[in-house]
This record gives sequence, C-alpha cells and structure tokens, in this order.
Amino acid sequence: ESSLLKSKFRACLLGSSIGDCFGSPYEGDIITSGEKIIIQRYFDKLEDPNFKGPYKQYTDDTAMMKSVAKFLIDKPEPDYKFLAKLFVTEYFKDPKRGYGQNVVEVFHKLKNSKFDDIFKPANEQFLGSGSYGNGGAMRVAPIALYFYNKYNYMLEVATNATKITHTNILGINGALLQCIAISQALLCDPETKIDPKVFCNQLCDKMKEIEKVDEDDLDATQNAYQEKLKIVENLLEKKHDDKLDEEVILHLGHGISAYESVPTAIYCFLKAQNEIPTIDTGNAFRRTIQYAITLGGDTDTIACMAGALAGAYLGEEAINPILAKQCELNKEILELADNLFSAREGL
Ligand code: 8NA
Ligand code: MG
Ligand code: MG
Ligand code: MG
Repeated sequence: ESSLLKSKFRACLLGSSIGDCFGSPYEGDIITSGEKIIIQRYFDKLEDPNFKGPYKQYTDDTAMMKSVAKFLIDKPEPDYKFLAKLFVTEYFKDPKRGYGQNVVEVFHKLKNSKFDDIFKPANEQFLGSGSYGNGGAMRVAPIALYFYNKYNYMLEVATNATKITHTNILGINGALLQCIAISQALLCDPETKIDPKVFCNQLCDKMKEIEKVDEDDLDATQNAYQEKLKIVENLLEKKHDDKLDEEVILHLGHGISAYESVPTAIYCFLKAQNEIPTIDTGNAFRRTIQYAITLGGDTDTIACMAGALAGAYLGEEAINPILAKQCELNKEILELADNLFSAREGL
C-alpha cells in the first residue's frame, strides 16, 4: 500500500540522519560497559518530552545523503555531474561537518578541474587504488528507495553515484550491499518478524552475483562481503553477553572502511529486532541506533546505515517524534523523503 511505502521512505531517511546526529558525539570512541550505561541515559534524555537541549548536529553522512536525494528529485534522468556539483557546493558551503580526509581532496580536485571528468579525481586517490571508505554506503539510501523495484538500474546508479568519490571495489561493493539491504528491508512487512537467516542469505546470493569477477582475476577481495555476511549470520545465532560485542568488533569491525562497517550495520539492524539485555527500551528503532553506537568506532556512520535499514523496515510509526525532534534537520529530511516519494510517481 502506498501510505506504508511513503512512511517507510520517511523513516529510512530520517533514521539515517538520526543515526548520524546521535552517533556523531561518540565517533572514534572505544565504548566500555560503563559508557554503555551513559549511552542508555543519553537516549532516555532524548526521549524525555521535558528535555531541552541544543539540536544534535548532523555530519557529512547527512550532508551527502541530502545531495543524493536532491540529485534524484531535481532531474528526470540521473545526471552525475549534477550530483558531483551538489556534493562540492554543499561541502564548500559548510565544510566543518566531519568529512573524510580523502573526500575533501576529491572535492578540491573536482572544483579546480571545473568538473571536466567527474570520475577522474576519485580514481587517482591512494595511488590509483581509490577510497574504500564507507562514504558511498552512508549516503546511498535515497537510491535504494527510489529504484527499489528496478534492481539492475538501482545497482548502476548506486555504482556511479559512489564512484564520484570512491572507486575501490570494496568501497563500491559496500555501497551496493547497503543499497540492496535497504531495498530488501523496504519490502519486508513491518508486522512480520524478519528471519535474519533468510535476510542474510538473500543478501549473500545477491553479493555473489556482484562479486563475481573474471576467472583469471584471483583478487582476494572477490568474496569479501559474502564472507562477512556469513559471519553476520553466525554472530546473530549467539547468545548476547559483553564478550559478544567484542567479537562483533573483532570479526565485523567498526571502522571507516566500508568493509568494516556495512556488514556491522546490517548486523545491528537484524540483532536489534529482538531484545538486547544491555539496552532498556521496547522500541526496535531506538534499539538499533543505540546498539550501533555502543559498538564504538565510526558510530555516526554505522548508526546512520543501521538507522536507514530500521526505518525502511519499520516505517515512521516506529520512530518516537520526541526523539526525532532532537535531530538538526528532521523537518528538512522528511520533506526530502516526501519529494523523493512524489518524484517516483510515473517512474
Ligand atoms: P574517505 O574517502 O576520506 O575515507 C576515509 C579514510 O579511509 C581516508 O581518509 C583514509 O584514511 C582511509 N582510506 C580509504 N581508502 C583507502 C585506501 N585505498 N588506502 C588507504 N587508506 C584508505 O571518507 P568517506 O567519505 O569514505 O568517509 C568515511 C568516514 O570518514 C566516515 O565515517 C566519515 O564520517 C569520516 N570520518 C570518520 C571519523 C572517525 O573517527 N571514524 C572522523 C572524521 C570523519
Ligand atoms: Mg560523519
Ligand atoms: Mg563526524
Ligand atoms: Mg563517520
């Protein structure tokens, strides 16, 4: 039904930005069990209707996701030069939003070359190997929503939108995995519990197609995400204790590379559909974001990706409006989601 779909669009983009805004104060931290209690209180406060504090500010994750949404809304056909200009304009308008080092260099090169070849600057980074950061994945949500029923085209657009800044195969495939996971979550009925095994296996089958390479290309990264998804599945079967979080960090990661963060976000999303002993809330959306943050590391980006998945699955009813109001751009993000939904009509 179209009202459920619209609610999922709104919750996906809002969930993404909530994860970014709430996770950002903890970015780069190692979270001890004492700090997990502090994070529980932090969320309790954010849900308290009497709590008055400054907005939680958004970072590069939301800034770039906004540009991707605009790119789809404003033009009938994907125009990647337009997207590159949106990224660069947004960056120079407000550069202090925690962008990655490499990506800033790409923005300068794009600007100085007058957007002559928009894929060239990213291609030149890291001695030609390109960035494997999670920047492509953190901003991919609008593409997953917009093209959720045009699978092959969705992959093409997500690939090109990523390659403006990230050309390493791990950066691209990480963005594709997050994109596929969102479109899959979007199609799940929020009234029915997701079977994590089925969800992971579906993702794994799709990554098998994507990671398929020439037989003579024995690149060690060719099964990278399929292997990670198997670890996700295994970890989801284990009983929760403090040691398990350490295992998650060790085997899935919590870093700024796509490889060490996209599977982690998927794990957080699936795990949080059930109770987690260290997190006191009955709300699966909050649990997803809060759990992602308690893993530490690249908290804003992992919570952003996990939040997009939870929103796409659960819809807007699952997001406490009091909590959402603490997020700097909450109104603007919902407007973007509505415009994205409308722009799809006739597609
Ligand atoms: P990016 O493309 O600049 O990549 C991020 C970083 O990953 C780079 O600066 C490098 O250090 C490293 N990296 C990526 N590819 C390679 C490679 N091929 N060889 C060696 N090193 C490489 O930025 P992005 O857009 O992917 O963003 C990734 C993360 O950085 C996001 O979390 C974003 O919020 C940002 N960020 C993270 C932190 C943090 O402490 N976790 C702090 C500030 C910014
Ligand atoms: Mg960020
Ligand atoms: Mg940041
Ligand atoms: Mg980050």
